[in-house]
Amino acid sequence: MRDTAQPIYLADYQPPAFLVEQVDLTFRLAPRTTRVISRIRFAPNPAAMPGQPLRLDGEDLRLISVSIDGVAQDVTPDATGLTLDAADLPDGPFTWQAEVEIAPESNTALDGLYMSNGMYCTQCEAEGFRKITFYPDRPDVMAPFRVRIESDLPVLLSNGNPAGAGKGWAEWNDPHPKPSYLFALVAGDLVATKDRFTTMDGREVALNIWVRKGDEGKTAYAMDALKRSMLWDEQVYSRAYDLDIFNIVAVDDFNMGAMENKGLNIFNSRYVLASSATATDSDFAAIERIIAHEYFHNWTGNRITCRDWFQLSLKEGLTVFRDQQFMGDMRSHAVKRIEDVLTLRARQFREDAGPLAHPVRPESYVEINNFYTATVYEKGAELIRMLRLLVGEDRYAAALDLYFARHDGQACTIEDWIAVFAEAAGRDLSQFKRWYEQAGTPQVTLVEDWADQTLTLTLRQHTSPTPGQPLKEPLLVPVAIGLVGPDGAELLPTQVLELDSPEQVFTFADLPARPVVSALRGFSAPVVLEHAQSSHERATLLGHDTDAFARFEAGRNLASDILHAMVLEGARPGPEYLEAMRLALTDDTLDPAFRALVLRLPGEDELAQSLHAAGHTPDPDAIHAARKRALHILADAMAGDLSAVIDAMATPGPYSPDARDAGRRALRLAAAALLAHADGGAKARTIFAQADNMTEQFGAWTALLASGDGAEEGAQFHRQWQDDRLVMDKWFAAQVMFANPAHAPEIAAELTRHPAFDWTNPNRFRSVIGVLGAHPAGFHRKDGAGYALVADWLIRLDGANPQAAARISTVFETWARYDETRQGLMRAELTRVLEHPALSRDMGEMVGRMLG
Ligand code: 0A1
Ligand code: ZN
Repeated sequence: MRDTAQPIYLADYQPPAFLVEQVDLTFRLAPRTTRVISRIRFAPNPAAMPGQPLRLDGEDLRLISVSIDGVAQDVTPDATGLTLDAADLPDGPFTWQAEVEIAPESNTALDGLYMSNGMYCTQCEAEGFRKITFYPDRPDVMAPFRVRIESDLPVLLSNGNPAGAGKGWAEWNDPHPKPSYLFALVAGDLVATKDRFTTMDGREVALNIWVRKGDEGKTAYAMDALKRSMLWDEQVYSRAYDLDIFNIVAVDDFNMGAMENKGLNIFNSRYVLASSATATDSDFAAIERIIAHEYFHNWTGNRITCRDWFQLSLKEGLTVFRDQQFMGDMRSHAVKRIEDVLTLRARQFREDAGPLAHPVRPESYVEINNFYTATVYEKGAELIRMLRLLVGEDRYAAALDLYFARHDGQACTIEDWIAVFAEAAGRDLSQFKRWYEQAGTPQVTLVEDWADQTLTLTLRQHTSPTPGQPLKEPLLVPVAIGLVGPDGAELLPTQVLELDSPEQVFTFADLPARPVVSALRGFSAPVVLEHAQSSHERATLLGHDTDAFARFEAGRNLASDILHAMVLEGARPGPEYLEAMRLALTDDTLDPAFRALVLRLPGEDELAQSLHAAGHTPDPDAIHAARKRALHILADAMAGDLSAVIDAMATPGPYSPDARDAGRRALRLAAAALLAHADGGAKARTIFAQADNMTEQFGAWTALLASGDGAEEGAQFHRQWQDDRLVMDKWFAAQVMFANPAHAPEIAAELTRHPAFDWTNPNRFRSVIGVLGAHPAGFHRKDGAGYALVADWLIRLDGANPQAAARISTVFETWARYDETRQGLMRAELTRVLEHPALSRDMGEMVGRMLG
């Protein structure tokens, strides 16, 4: 591993020596001996320094033959490709032809061309195309592709528009120049759900969702989400689809969620297949979001792509932001914003606070696949949200119009992106750009002073050092603030304060009475806000703030203050908190989905993170115990109200995944989960028995599991669903997620011995090993059994699928938070992984960074 583990630096970027004018590929598919014949028209790049060699990437390829302009060549590849000296190449454009052989059947890394249940499929982002043929496999080389597939399988797909088919072959033509990472090919015995969409400029588009036989009854929701996404991108961004056909394929073995290949999106089947009986409301929402995300990439990613992989957030941050806007429009902006902030804190703040912290635009990497992170995706989306807040909605729209007009067909940089905003808004954004370059979550402190009817707010910002960045510059932080009267009435509507220095003072004069400050409304910046408020003030905001996020946040802060005190001092929740929660639970003027979120206590990992940030060493056992105690106390105090809400939130009539019914079920199940700590699970058992949909069946079962019950329901669940692989992922995951911490490692180990535990399937692996890593008290059990089990499995998976293994290794990223004993145990396991003789570059980089 070590010889290829050289870091790549942004600062070393050089334009490609040659551009590609046209690519023609022929695939003769066979499991162990697929032949790939490539004809590539190269031309010297006028923007590059003349005389440079042509570098073609290529890995694990058996080279059969090469010719240039029809003349056979004798070339010798190295381990990662081949280099052709400029002196040996024609002066002008020329045609390279090569034939190689690959073995998709033995490709367990699921990168390049591989097989899943007898179906051929590809994954080329970021650097999988080089495992298919020799090519300048970098995103700034864009070319039109023509593809011919030869195979006896009935369905043969590639990018672009169909260009002919016959018995045993099909041809495709993609006229839009694209980088190789967007290439895709699928061949299999598949069935399609078909539909049509007419674009705003009158193009008739055929829509197909391809699945394995037997799954065709589970595609309706994905198709509906696709059509709504297409319409939304026209209405909101004026972006229309640009081919005659749009294909989606569901595949069971897939490393990530989905992939935006031009005209041929490939999805992890869990983000396509859904029926009311097999998928939960959260699954439906995830499908809607990911279908939209991949579709939106057609413009933000495909038509305008990235110059190099350091610019990844250019497409990912923007596309996440767009899918967040879409979901808000489809469902509820308030609820979506709260959920997005919860995810950001759980994943990105966690990453930013540990050894894997990196900027939204990293400056170096060893393996780019390790940088498909919450920072690049979710923090990247937050930066765009801040830009929009700072320049306003109209100028945001103008900046995006300019971006599409100026850069269509190009491979771009973050500088190009900032420039369209600076121009559209007529504003210098050089300080804002630091957000892309500086890692770490800023801490913003807000101190209030009240005198002579004047409120003085002192805002300070500080960002702690992160790996490789000891010193931090002040950022431009938009802090949205409102003032609420002591009676709960809005005194001052939202204003955006621009904090651009280490410390700034803002005053509000002539106020009738001391207001309650509602700060960071809408979560206007991805920062940790330190703002000392009394529980009375927090209760006022929870009950009255006009900003839904701020209301939620006030309740969250109340809960975490109390949980901290319970962990550290053995305190008890006071009557004020219990009453505030009861009011939120029973307030029928509030959206049930919002009430469900308020009812959910901060999770154990979030508490460990916030305790650590406050200078304590988190004790996973104490956190687990305190949280459990809080659940019991809340359940006892509100049992009657919980029971009434459960009954009131029933959704009579046929199941619908829409936001309204889903919100009612979310509240019903959150209440049932809480009540199970007080009523012995009676109510949850009734919901389980009566459920006619997976949301309630699974929600009721996990409510029972969380209260230490549910064995019988688990057996019943297994009997009913043992033949459904996606539901079985839930069956595996739930038993680990809600395991008693004292037994969690043994329960996970036992599940790995279950005949249905296929560890080579990434979804299944994650549902046991990934979920154990996300069970704080179980994973961090004092004897280290959780660490050892996960490390054993990471080593094993790394041998087959380095990308998936490296992603899951992040369960160790928080090791430095914990006590010395646990730190020692985790370091020992990470060292054991690192010393494994055949470790991949992916895993070597991750573990190396974690150990520092
Ligand atoms: N671009 C895809 C995510 C993706 C990234 C890498 C992959 O393989 C390493 C696969 C998919 C998206 O944002 O949806
Ligand atoms: Zn994406």
